Amino acid sequence: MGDRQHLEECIRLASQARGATSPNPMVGALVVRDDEVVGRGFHRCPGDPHAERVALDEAGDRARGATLYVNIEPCSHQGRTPPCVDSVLQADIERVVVCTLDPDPRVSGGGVEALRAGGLQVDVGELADEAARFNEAYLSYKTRGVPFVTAKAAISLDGRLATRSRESQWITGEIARQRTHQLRAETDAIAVGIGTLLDDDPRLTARGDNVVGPRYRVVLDTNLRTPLAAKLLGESSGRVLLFCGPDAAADAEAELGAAGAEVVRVHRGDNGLSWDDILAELAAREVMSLLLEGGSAVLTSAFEAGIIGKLFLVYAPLLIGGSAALSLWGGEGIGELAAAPRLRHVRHFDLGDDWAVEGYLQAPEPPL
Ligand code: AOF
Ligand code: ZN
Repeated sequence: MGDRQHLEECIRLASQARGATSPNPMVGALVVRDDEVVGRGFHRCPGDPHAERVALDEAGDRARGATLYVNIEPCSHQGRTPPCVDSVLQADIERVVVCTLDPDPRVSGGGVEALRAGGLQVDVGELADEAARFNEAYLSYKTRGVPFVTAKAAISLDGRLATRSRESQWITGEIARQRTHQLRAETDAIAVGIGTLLDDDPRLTARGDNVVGPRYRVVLDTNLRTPLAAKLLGESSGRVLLFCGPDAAADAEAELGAAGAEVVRVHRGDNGLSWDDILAELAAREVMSLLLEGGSAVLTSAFEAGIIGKLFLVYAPLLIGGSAALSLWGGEGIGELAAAPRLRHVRHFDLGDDWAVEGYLQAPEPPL
């Protein structure tokens, strides 16, 4: 097997911890000697050993003269765990192959440099784009200081989120809804607008076996209209964060605070609340990924502000029609076709009777 296949295997290993590693990246490692895999590992969660450490421990003496594959550069700093480069040097590894550097400012090429200084051959860049998309949330957070935003919606074939009477439960089928819970389980925070909260009364939890929900459940609620009886306040899994505008009523803030929500006041933006303020507040809480689940006003504002990194749309074979029905992207929309954002790295697949389309409005750049 070649380098590429081994790196693909690292990503497969790492993905076993999807949803559990934040604020760390997902990392997998393989120790290969004479074309035989003698050690494998992945990083399970913050505080647990890094992937390289696990793989090297499994390899033991057989690591001598072997090649280490890992999807991100080994770290060179003392964090919650010791630097991986020390373990790699001690194990007498001969060659290291990584997809990308680690954008963490404490590492940022320092791992590769230390290994080369120790006489090892280090190759960087194979499978770099795939590895960057795999850790898109971590990369966005470390390089741009903001969470990676995924907009998710269930829509009719003609792009409507709800009927003119704001009915949306359910547009898509059971299989698509299960996939939504999986997406929720993989994200650090999930957000909806107050319109969706009032229409649908969602709990914003991830349901399913062995599923850990998002750390934050967020409502964009300019005037603090969230009812005290809202289902999301009655759920204990995931803190509730309500973003409101500068003029929201103080008594509503106190009542919602007493009901267990955290209220954060932010500035107004061009269309709704300031995304800059919201993303900065979430970043300060180590939120690397944000899943936007609508509704139309929030998604429209997010499209207009250009903050969406990725779209995950599920289309149902259903037509709603009507200019008063809520659409995925309302408002003025785009005038010139040349200015219409085109998705990149598009994938589509069946979800029961529905279809998912996934693609990037901003694809993460691999740090090389
Ligand atoms: C690696 N291998 O498996 C991971 C790395 O505080 P710690 O010990 O959890 O370290 C977290 C940082 O280590 C994280 O920000 C990133 O730079 C790196 N993650 N590095 O060599 C791994 N998870
Ligand atoms: Zn490490």
